[in-house]
Amino acid sequence: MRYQQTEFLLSASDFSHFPPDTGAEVAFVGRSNAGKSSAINALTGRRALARISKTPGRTQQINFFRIDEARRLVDLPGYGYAKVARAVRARWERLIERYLQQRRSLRGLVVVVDCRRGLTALDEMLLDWCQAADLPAHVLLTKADKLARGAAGAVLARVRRQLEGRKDGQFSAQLFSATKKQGVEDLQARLAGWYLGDGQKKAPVI
Ligand SMILES: Nc1nc2c(ncn2[C@@H]2O[C@H](COP(=O)(O)OP(=O)(O)OP(=O)(O)O)[C@@H](O)[C@H]2O)c(=O)[nH]1
Ligand SMILES: [Mg+2]
Repeated sequence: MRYQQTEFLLSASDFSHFPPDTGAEVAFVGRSNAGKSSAINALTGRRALARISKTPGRTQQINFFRIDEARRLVDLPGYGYAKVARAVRARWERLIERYLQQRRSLRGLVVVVDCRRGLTALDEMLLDWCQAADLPAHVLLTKADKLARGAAGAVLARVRRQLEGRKDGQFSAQLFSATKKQGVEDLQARLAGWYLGDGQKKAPVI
């Protein structure tokens, strides 16, 4: 797949502005500041494709990127950032929820998690949702460069244990560092399987 050709497509704050729901889409989701936009940039090798910020909660819209004619990447707004006004937060949550429930071209979710923080209750909820919707999910444990090797390995082992008991093959996890470009090939390999998947996903369960 030619990730380097990925281009920004559009930003949408409303369902009616989403691009046509055809082809295959993979979405990055996770807490504010977890490193979603950085991961998309590292994945595509395009440094300034998705906007990165030091201020959590900056990505407030759903950003769509076009890899090629049939494939897109999606940067979802971060959740769980306490300092954002409740009304604004509720709006984001509705938007994300609607996206996850109704987007038929969605093939899998990359759940981006700061490896120093581990899976939070909201991340787990998202995984529960994936399970119910029969949607594969890959937990990307980012900022691995911030931990010593042993500590990072322990986090990965713990998260993999947390994923045990969920359906086999549907859930996976890896360490990642956008800064060090660690884990880019593993992420690409996981996404390749999703993009090659068999046609449109089933109608949403929820
Ligand atoms: N050390 C290190 N810092 C990272 C890594 N990935 C992201 N960061 C930093 O973490 C901060 C947040 O990164 P973003 O990619 O903007 O995070 P996001 O999840 O898109 O954040 P929102 O859009 O606000 O939800 C920035 O200061 C990044 O430079 C990483 O792998 N290693
Ligand atoms: Mg972002």
